[in-house]
Amino acid sequence: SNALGTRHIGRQVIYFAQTDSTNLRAHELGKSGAPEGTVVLADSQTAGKGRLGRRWSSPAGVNLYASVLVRPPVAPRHASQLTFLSAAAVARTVAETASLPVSVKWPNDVLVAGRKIAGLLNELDAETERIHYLVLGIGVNLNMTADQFPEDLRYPATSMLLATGRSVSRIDFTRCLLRHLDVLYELYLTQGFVPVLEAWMSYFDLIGRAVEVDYHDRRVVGTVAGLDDDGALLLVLGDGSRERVLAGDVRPLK
Ligand code: BT5
Repeated sequence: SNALGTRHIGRQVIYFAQTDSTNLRAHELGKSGAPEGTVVLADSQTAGKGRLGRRWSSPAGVNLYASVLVRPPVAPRHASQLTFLSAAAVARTVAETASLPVSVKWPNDVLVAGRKIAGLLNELDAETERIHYLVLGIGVNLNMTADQFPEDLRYPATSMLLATGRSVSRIDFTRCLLRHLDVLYELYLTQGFVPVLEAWMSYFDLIGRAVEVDYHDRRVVGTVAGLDDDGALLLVLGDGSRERVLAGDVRPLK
């Protein structure tokens, strides 16, 4: 173990005052053989990445921008399981830092009182049969103020400061997050996805709720029955049939 007291995550931590994207730095490290658990942190990002080519607003001095390099010994089709792992770690860290109503939004956001406080971007570099490495990109809004949010917000956003009225220590929050990631990653390696999914599920508040989901250019309405062991969303439709949703935008119906 190391100064953080972790077994895997944070064995090496690389800090940039400014970089384009911590995920891009982590890809370079992954390709050049950096050890599992290497963490890239930045004070600001000039080209923070969201999913599907979107941007992640990354002002200096206020937030957490991290990319964690892991090399899990699992098949590439299981890579999405690690998104649930980082979401659960962020949710635990937020809950431990302040008593706030934390929830997870399937598949990869963390919300406080229904507002997005964190975004996750996992990127895979795989050969056909095994994962060469995986980058877990994590952005958490800590001391960001309302005027620092971008105008193109996909849905309401918040920060620890806005949610609690108090600023949080970035270093304490980061340490806490790396420890939770480490605990969950150790659990994943030794016991598989089930306990990680259970940790995530404890923050998921849509079980039994009616939702609409947009995916593959169509809209499905159903009741959330649960998740399967790949993290796919299981819906029961109006006619009683079941539908497995691998990716999509889920909205609860009133
Ligand atoms: C995400 O994308 O939520 C993934 C964000 C991952 C960011 C981390 S930071 C460290 C690492 N390095 C990177 O380059 N990226 C990762 P998505 O679900 O596509 O959401 C992006 C959308 O959220 C944008 O189009 C905006 O509408 C909105 N948005 C942008 N910045 C935001 C912020 N700071 N807080 C809340 N919403 C934001």
